[in-house]
Amino acid sequence: MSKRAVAAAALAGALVLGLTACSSGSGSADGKKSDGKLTIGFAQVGAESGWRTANTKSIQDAAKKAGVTLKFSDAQQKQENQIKAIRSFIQQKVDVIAFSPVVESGWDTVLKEAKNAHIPVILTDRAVDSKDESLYVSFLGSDFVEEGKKAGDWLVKEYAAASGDVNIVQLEGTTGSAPANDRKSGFADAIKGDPKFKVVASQTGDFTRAKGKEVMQAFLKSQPKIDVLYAHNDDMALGAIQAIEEAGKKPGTDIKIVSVDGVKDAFTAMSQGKINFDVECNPLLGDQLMELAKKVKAGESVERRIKTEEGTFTPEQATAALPNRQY
Ligand code: GYE
Repeated sequence: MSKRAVAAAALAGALVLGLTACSSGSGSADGKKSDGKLTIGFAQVGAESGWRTANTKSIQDAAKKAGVTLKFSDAQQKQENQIKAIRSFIQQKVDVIAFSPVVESGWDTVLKEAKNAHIPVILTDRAVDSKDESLYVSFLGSDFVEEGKKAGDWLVKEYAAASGDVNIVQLEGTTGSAPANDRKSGFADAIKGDPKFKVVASQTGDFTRAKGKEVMQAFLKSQPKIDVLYAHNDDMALGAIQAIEEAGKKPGTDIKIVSVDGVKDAFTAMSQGKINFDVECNPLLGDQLMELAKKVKAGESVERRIKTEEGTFTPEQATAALPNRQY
């Protein structure tokens, strides 16, 4: 080897070493010795629903079990707070950043900052619409289009023999969020073949009980005939049930209800005949996330898309599942 080649090889080696030092153990990039422990910065959406509470607990429990240091931030459903949290994780030189993006768009700048700092990003639960796929290593979560489709398919079957119009009101999730966009389009797709299905009103209830109730109250005032409520999550359905009862109507009978999530409170309502069908969305992503982050830190290749397995529940199935339901 010539002297120049040796020098070039040495320089390349130093660069590789430098890079690994940046992306391995916390604190190693600024010269501190790494303790070999994995540090994850997790930017959560908020605490808007029973689903979210279960999701947060699953992630915190799994981190403890896996010996992972978890830096956890709650964005109170605001994108700007999530962006701030991600920037602070970059500053703290965490090993891996994971987050559940409150809305789909507007992430490229901050994700580029993470990429430039050589910190890999894992999307959990919700997706981003970035064209640049190099901005995250993997997306772990449900197929929300499929969930919407399951809700719509149930409706089509339930009303197979009906001849008149079926008036539907829809409580949408957070505007611009992946689950709201996808659950809406999956549902619309499933019912579009039959013109008797009419979505007569559709508005966001921001995935919360309080907003679900408020918007349902408005629907009940403005709509002379409501046959079905489709709620993008259980909390909004539960809020809407209160509104329906306060209006002197019977939820599940006078107005059929189909919802998404499959949380315990919804199963209780189902056992009382107040929700007619629930599409499951599994919040227990913690263990999978820890495993994924460990692999990413170790430099192993990971699947870009990991889908959660989930089912659907009739009132009978929900009643049977209730005693053992974890969330
Ligand atoms: O369905 C809803 C929550 O992103 C899948 O967010 C999640 C949704 C979930 O607030 O209850």
